Amino acid sequence: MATLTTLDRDAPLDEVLDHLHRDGGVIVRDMLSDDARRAIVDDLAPTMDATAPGSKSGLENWEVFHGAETVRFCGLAARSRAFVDHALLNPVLLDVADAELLGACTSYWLNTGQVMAVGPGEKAQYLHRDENNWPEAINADGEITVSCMFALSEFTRENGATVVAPGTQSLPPGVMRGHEVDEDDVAYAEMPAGAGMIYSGKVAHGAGSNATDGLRYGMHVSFVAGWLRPEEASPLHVDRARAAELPERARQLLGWASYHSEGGGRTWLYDFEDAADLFA
Ligand SMILES: O=C(O)CCC(=O)C(=O)O
Repeated sequence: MATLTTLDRDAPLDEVLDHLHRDGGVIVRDMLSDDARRAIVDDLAPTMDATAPGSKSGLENWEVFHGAETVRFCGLAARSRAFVDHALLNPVLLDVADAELLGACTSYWLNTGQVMAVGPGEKAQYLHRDENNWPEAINADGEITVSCMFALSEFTRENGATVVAPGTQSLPPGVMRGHEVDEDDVAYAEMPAGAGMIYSGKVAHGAGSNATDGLRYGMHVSFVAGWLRPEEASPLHVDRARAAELPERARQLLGWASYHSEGGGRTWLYDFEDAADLFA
């Protein structure tokens, strides 16, 4: 069976990047302290309790993809200040995102912050690549998106740890939905609560099946190049008043700032000015 490397939180960035480039994913322990993880879980508990598993889209593709027994919801920055301080602004993840994405853009923003809580009896999700959200923008030589799956509870092979196919990040660009991989060639992102699996937008991966009677409580955070449209419309969750309470960097990641291209073009403006000026 393939494996993913697990590093300590204070591992040098180069080491994290070496494993990420080699395998398409790398696990970093203690990305969230126990206090931070508990605060996020507490903040999200009312929404967890109120959210039924399964997709609400009515679209067959999405229902299959989301999984009938998986609880998903977004808007995490609106629901949890601890999410903002410890996951959105996680220094390890931001260092990796800087290294991976700033070749493709001058700034990046949140793609989505999403609870992915795989419930008992859930089947394995089909393997896919996150960059396939933006097929027109894929760059064979670099990343346009990078993700982290935070373990809010322990991830085991039995309870649905993310399945990753190391090496697929180096296959040619193209849409992968249901990529077939030999069992020997997949790795399971088994990790303790508080760890995070940082992974490439190009690597084939998917949620594992859950054969236990407990919940595999995952929280996905991904960033995308600032000139691309994110999966989640963050400013529709985090309104201007809420944004004003947050650190400047968090506001920028959540869409309360404009994009300045290398050529001088500016997009996502507010009346011709940078949206960040709203908070000056
Ligand atoms: O929950 C997981 O482990 C991965 C899920 C995933 O990749 C997705 O839903 O896009």
